[in-house]
Amino acid sequence: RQCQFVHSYIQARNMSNEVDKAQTAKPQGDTIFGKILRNEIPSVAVWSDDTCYAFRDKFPTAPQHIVLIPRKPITQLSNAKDEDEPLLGHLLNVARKIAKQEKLTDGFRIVINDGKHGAQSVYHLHIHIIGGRQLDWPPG
Ligand code: TR5
Repeated sequence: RQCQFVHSYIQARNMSNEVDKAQTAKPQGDTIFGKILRNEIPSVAVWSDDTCYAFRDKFPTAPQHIVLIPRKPITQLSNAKDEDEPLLGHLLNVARKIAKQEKLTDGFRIVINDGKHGAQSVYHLHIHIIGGRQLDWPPG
């Protein structure tokens, strides 16, 4: 498992690629996460309810790396509306519950990348829940 993690971690790091993708990703159209929501692409579910879904990140940057998305296809946090406030609150509350469910008792990090400078690569709003190791600060 450790070996698998190291492999994924190196893979993820080598993908400065994520930032490259973020530079070229377009905030429009359907996304890979839309396909995951529709079960057109498999994912490993961690949480599911009427308004959101969480699954394991395919390229984890830590032993635990979960992606939490609303079923509503909001492209990015900066495009959310005031009327989305209950949804945004729900997502954060679910992130807390997922951290508990996944036994991230020593702490964890919540990340929302927004737009080009935020290195967002998938334009379907998502919250990263990252934990299981000591994380560095500040981020790159
Ligand atoms: O960079 P941002 O914040 O947009 O995060 C996008 C995240 O989606 C990254 O952490 C990727 O590793 C993750 N990702 C990308 C794909 C993918 C995924 N997680 C689960 N399953 C995935 N599939 C099937 N395909 C991807 N391209």
